[in-house]
Amino acid sequence: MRLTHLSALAIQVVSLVAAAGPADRPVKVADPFAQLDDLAKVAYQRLEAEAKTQEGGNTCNWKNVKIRREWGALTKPERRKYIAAVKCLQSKPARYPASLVPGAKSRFDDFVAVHINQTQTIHYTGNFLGWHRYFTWLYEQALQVECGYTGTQPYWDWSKTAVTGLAASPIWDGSDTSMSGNGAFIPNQGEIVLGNIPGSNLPPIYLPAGTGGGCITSGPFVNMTVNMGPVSLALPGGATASNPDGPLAYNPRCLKRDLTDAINSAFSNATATLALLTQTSTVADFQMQMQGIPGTGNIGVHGGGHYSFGGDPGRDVFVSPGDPAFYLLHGNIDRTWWMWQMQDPAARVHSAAAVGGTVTFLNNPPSANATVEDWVDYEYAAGPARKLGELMSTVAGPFCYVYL
Ligand SMILES: *[C@@H]1O[C@H](CO)[C@@H](O)[C@H](O)[C@H]1NC(C)=O
Ligand SMILES: *[C@@H]1O[C@H](CO)[C@@H](O)[C@H](O)[C@H]1NC(C)=O
Ligand SMILES: *[C@@H]1O[C@H](CO)[C@@H](O)[C@H](O)[C@H]1NC(C)=O
Ligand SMILES: *[C@@H]1O[C@H](CO)[C@@H](O)[C@H](O)[C@H]1NC(C)=O
Ligand SMILES: [Cu+2]
Repeated sequence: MRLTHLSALAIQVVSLVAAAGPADRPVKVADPFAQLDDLAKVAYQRLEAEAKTQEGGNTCNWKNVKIRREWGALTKPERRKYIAAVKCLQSKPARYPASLVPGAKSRFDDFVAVHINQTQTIHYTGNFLGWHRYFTWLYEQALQVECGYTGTQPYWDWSKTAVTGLAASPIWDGSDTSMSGNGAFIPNQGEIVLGNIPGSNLPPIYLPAGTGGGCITSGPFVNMTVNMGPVSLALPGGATASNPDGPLAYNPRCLKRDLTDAINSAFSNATATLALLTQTSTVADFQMQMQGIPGTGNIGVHGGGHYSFGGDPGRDVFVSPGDPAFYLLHGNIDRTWWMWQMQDPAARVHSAAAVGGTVTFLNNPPSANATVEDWVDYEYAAGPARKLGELMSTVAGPFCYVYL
């Protein structure tokens, strides 16, 4: 067995517990937050060892590496700059020709459009992690290069809000330095029913509705317009909505949210995140558990993240990047993958086994295995197209960033 830093720590804690004896002394339980911090530190410290020559001959090192931080670790002026850059992207013209994608009205929408168009070949597939890593980075690049943003892509640590509640967090509190908060309260919304996994006869998953449901009421994105979709939007009460004019048609409407602490704490808590990081050995297992293993009723930390804020387009797997909070969620998806990879970089970054799974959604229809030689292509949204194998390390190829 490979003895990671973490399992060494766990063994230490277990022996402490064993030595403590019953009754008189308080039993010391391994704190999942401390263990997650430990994994993050190990990953961070591996920069020098993992950095390879980047494009253009530069080597990613401690001097030039970009640090992505949790939203709550940014100063208020830093948060305002990020928000301003997102609004800038929403004010720039789309690159998709209107003849191809009539609903894309801005550069922000270009990213929504390519995600809609490729949804069935980038989720529950072997390219899920790499596709979304590069997607998030290309969005960060657009904020920087096209909108003068000098910071990095922030992330949402869902294990924190699983404890504090969403509305208390600086991401979701609805203040002018948040990503906007809840939607207007709609009473008696009824449950969310997830049951439309193509080709499966699995029992549906029932999720509670939250404390909002309507259009967001405060914060920087209060007047934002969602332009495309819905495509497969789970509605409270069990129905699923889609725009009859097609997934890429123009269909302007408000951004809705439905903050649901019960989903965050049930699926995206620290214990679940730690289990995902330490109890999966292949990338196929890791990405499956992260997205929720069909039939288990568990939607994983990824599903738990998306359905925690819900609403429209938050409950639509196709259109979800239409809510700007998507990129904070996927920052943490990428960070979680990075923490998993850094426990065994030789296998999980620098080998053909860094990619696993097939090229269709839950292998339906049956398809070939994904490989590091497969291409990812973002059409008009951004580029260049790249091989998946170029996207395995955050400190090589096009990338030079770590998380703190
Ligand atoms: C959608 O993706 C397909 C390939 O999967 C591509 O042929 C097509 O051009 C894309 N559509 C748009 C509007 O870019
Ligand atoms: C939202 O739109 C309303 C009506 O146009 C306007 O009064 C308000 O100032 C806008 N709010 C923001 C934050 O842009
Ligand atoms: C944390 O998540 C796991 C996995 O979804 C779940 O079984 C557990 O009940 C959750 N813990 C709490 C305190 O809700
Ligand atoms: C695809 O990968 C699986 C799991 O690693 C393996 O069992 C299977 O043989 C592979 N299929 C092909 C066609 O290579
Ligand atoms: Cu996605």
